[in-house]
Amino acid sequence: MSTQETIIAASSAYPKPNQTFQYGTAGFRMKADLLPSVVFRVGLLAALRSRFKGGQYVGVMITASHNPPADNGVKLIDPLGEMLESSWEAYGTKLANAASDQEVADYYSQLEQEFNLKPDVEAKVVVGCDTRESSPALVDALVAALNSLSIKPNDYGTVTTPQLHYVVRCLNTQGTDRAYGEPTLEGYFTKLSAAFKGLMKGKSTRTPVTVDCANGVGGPQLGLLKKYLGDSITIEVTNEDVQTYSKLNYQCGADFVKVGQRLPPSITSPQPLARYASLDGDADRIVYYYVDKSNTFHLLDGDKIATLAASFIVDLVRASGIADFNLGVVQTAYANGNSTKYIEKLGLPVVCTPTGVKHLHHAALAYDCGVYFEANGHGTVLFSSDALARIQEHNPNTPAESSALKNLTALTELINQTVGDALSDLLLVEVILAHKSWTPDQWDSCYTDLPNKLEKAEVADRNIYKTTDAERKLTEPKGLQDQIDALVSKYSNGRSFVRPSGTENVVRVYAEAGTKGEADELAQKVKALLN
Ligand code: 16G
Ligand code: ZN
Repeated sequence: MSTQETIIAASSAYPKPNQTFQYGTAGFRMKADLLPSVVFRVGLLAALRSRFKGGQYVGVMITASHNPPADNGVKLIDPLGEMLESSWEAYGTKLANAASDQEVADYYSQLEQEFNLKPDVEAKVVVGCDTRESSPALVDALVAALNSLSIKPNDYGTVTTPQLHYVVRCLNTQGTDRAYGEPTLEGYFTKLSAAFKGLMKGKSTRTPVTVDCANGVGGPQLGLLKKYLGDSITIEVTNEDVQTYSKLNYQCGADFVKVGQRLPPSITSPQPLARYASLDGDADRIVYYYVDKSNTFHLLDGDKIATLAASFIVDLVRASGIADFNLGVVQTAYANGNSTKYIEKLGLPVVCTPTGVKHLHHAALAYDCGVYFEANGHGTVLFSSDALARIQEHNPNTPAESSALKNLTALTELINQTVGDALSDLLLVEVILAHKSWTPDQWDSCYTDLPNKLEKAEVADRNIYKTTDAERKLTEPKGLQDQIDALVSKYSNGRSFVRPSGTENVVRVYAEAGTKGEADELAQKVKALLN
């Protein structure tokens, strides 16, 4: 049979439902029962992408992150562990919407020709999935697509999204001077734990940190990581039930805590000033929190993690004696206004990009060290290859410089530089707090968050909302931004923006103001403009 015929035969087992699909901010994401045809076709796309990249490995991750248990999703990982290059998203969308098996095969061949892909360049695809009930069947759909092209994918089983990003980068850099690590989970755990132990050497024993794993894949993976970490840290794992599918992200996890600004109900009697953290369903997001002595909840979100990491790294670079090192922070419009002011006060450049990891990641590449975090806890720290080389070649002049340099080097190993990684970020925060001997309230006191409110509005068509200035201003519908500005001007420290969601058919409204009551009121008033 020709390739066309085998694709058509295999595709016929995965009929497309009557639905329009779009490769969005984080791939395709929706109710899992709508996804088999999409995942099959993403398998074909992955093969094309790998061949386009000269036969390098690409990754396919099956997950719907913080979404409810009945959802699932699929996204592609590029050879260096980054998200799929945006220009290819449109090919994915077109393939997913092809009306018939014949059209699928035709479009596959068309792309093959368009990119002049040679038959002798073999595709290499790795796959991983989260713990959802629907995940194994979706992996089967992906494997069926690849098998129809005579490709045997490398299946990493149930892994966190960042673990798969890590593995893809390792596979493509093996044996080069950019080698990133062993392309196995053991390699991942070994790399993180060795760096962590080095950084914690000589630090006094810390109180335990409690980690809510959203009843997702982060639970078992954190359980494994703990074995490698030994007694260098005490981690208490909660919400780690991956057997009861309905519990995933339910009343727990990073999104629950961030959106509701409250504890997961499973933490019934929180210890004042103890450290708590929550991961999301695929463990690429983390937020911290604590209760103070009067039992009031305090969130330490992505902005707080970014400022903590940036100030610590700047200090380490200075203490190492490395000069002319440019470190910048990347945020989105959701970053709390006071976090931005705090970064400016530290004398660091700060830029704002549209929402979505790929935008932040891209902007962070402009610095020797780019610290990027979304307020919701997605983020990491990137060191440029030039910066890594400078760190490696730097000759310290004093024992103090030498010790700082050693820590800086270990940090570059501890941080997952392919994508935000909740497990790596957890260890990063723990290291910094240990080095500063900080309790969570001391960390929190760097700056006080401006009261804020996030609302969502159901609208007939979110596509009529067009933004500019990193989503901070609307250009369409005409006149709406002026009305928002007029409202905002009535509040001290007021700020508000409206943007269409990239993952749901809604429009989001964010507002900040001097008091909680004013922030809520401003959000309500702006929302009322949308109807
Ligand atoms: C996706 C993005 C996340 C972003 C969110 C915004 C990735 C891996 N994930 O989950 O970064 O915060 O979308 O959703 O990029 P929204 O457009 O619905 O507000
Ligand atoms: Zn996630």
